[in-house]
Amino acid sequence: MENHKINFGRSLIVPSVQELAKQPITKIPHRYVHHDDHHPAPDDDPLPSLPVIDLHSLLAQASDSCSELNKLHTASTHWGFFQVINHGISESLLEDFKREVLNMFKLPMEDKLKLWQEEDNHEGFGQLFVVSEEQKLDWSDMFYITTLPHNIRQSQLFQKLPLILREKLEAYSMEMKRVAMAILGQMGKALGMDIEEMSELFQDGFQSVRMNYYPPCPQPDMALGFSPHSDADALTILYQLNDTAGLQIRKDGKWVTVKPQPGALVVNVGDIMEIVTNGVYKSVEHRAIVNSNNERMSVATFYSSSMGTELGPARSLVAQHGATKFRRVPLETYLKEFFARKLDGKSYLDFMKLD
Ligand SMILES: O=C(O)CCC(=O)C(=O)O
Repeated sequence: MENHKINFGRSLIVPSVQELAKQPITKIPHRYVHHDDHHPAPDDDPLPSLPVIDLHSLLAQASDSCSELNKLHTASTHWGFFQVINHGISESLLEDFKREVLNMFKLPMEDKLKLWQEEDNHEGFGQLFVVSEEQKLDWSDMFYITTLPHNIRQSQLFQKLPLILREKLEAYSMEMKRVAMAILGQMGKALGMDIEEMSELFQDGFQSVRMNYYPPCPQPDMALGFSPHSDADALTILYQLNDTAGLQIRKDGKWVTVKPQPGALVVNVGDIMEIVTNGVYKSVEHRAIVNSNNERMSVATFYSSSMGTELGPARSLVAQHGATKFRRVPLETYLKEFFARKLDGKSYLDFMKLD
C-alpha cells in the first residue's frame, strides 16, 4: 500500500501535568483555572441509566425481532451515548493493553520526551487543540496517535513505542475497528441507509487513539480534566481503565456523571455521524472532571469515515429526512480544520451547518 503520511495539525507544546501534580502544590497554576460553572463531584449526580447495548444479541438478532436494534436507535437518537457489553473483545487483550498504557504513563520523563509532540505535529504526548499561549489548559496529559489506515500512520512514532505496547495497540485497534464497524452497520440498518453507501463511507475508516491520564488535582472544582466538547469523528469507543468516575455528559442541559461499569465500553455518536444522518443522530457534549485523591485513566478510540471520501449527509437518508442540513467537505479538510481550532463545545459542528 502506498505510504501517504498526513499531518493533521499541531498544538502548542505544554508542560506535563503528571509532572506538575507530583510537586507539593496546594494551588493550581492560573493557566489551569477554568472560570466557568460549578463542577459537581463525581458522586453528586451519577447517571444510573445510560442505555446498555448487548452487541452479541444485536448482531445475532433476526430481522423480525429487533428490540436490541430499537434500543440502539433510541440510544443514538436521544442520548448520543450508550454502553456496550458482550462486545467480544477478549479480557486478556483488554487487560494486557491496559497494563501497557499504564506502564507508558509511568515511563521516566526522559523517555516520554522522546515520544512528545513536535512543534509541527500533534501526535505523541502532550495536549491537543492548544492554539494560544493564553488559552486555559486541561488537568491531564494525553498520548495521541493515528492508527488506521496503516499507510497514513506516523511510522517513526510507532517505531519508538515500547514493543509490547505496539503489539497490543495493533491488536486493540483492529478490535476497535471491528466493534465500530459492527455498530455503524447496525445504525445504518436502523436508519434505513443504503448498505453500499454505508460501507463505502466507513470500510477503510480513519482511526486514531487517545490515551488520557488525569492526575489527582489539589483544586478539582477549579480545573477540568478535559474541556467540554463533542467528538469530530463518527463513533468513539471509550475504555475506562480504572473505576474512578470522571466522564460527564451534558443531558438536558445538566452535567451528569457516567459511572464506569466493569467490562462495558462507553460508545458515543460523533459529529460525523450527526452530519451523515443529517441530524437524526446527535453528538453530545461531554467533558472530564478530576478529583483530589485519585488518578484516572481512559483510552478513547475515534473512528471516522474513510480518507478520500466526502463528508456530508448520506444521500440515501436525505431523501427521507428533508433538506440537507450540513455542508459537504472532503474528510481530510474537515479533520484538519477541526484540529486547527480550540476545542469549544459543539462549535465546529455549528460551523458545518448550513444556514
Ligand atoms: O476520559 C474521558 O472520560 C473522556 C475522554 C474524551 O472525551 C476523549 O478522549 O475525547
